[in-house]
Amino acid sequence: MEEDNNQSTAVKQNPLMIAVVAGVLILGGIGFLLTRSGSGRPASEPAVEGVSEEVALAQEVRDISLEAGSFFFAPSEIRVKTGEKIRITLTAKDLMHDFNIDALGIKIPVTKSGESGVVEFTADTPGEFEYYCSVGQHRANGQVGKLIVE
Ligand SMILES: [Cu+2]
Repeated sequence: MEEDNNQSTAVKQNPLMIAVVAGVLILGGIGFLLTRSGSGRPASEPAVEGVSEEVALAQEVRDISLEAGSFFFAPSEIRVKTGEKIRITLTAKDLMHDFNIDALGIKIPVTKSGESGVVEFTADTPGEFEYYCSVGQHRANGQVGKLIVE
């Protein structure tokens, strides 16, 4: 009788122990991930203030990937900060597409399906600027977007 009791107690405790250990591991893992993602990109966060942010803005090139298809840009809105150096990589998902911001004199030449084109510039003028595809009737069909320099 006593042995039976002891065994069943041990069996009951084991799953509990496993659950506790698993819980600690999961919580630890989540905490670790949160800590990592929290510190992963300090340079672009406003939490870093003053001089260090300006240095980061002056030195880093911000990569923005843009997909072009019939008839859209994804994303259709890009937000950057005044003074940021921007590198836009346009990838055509079908047909052929280009990228133009007339007001800033920015252009990625016609890019065929599956290929990519790149343009680099410094967003030194605050404002909202339309970008569009100049191929055929793509712009009229809605292949436009907005660059917001804030
Ligand atoms: Cu197009």
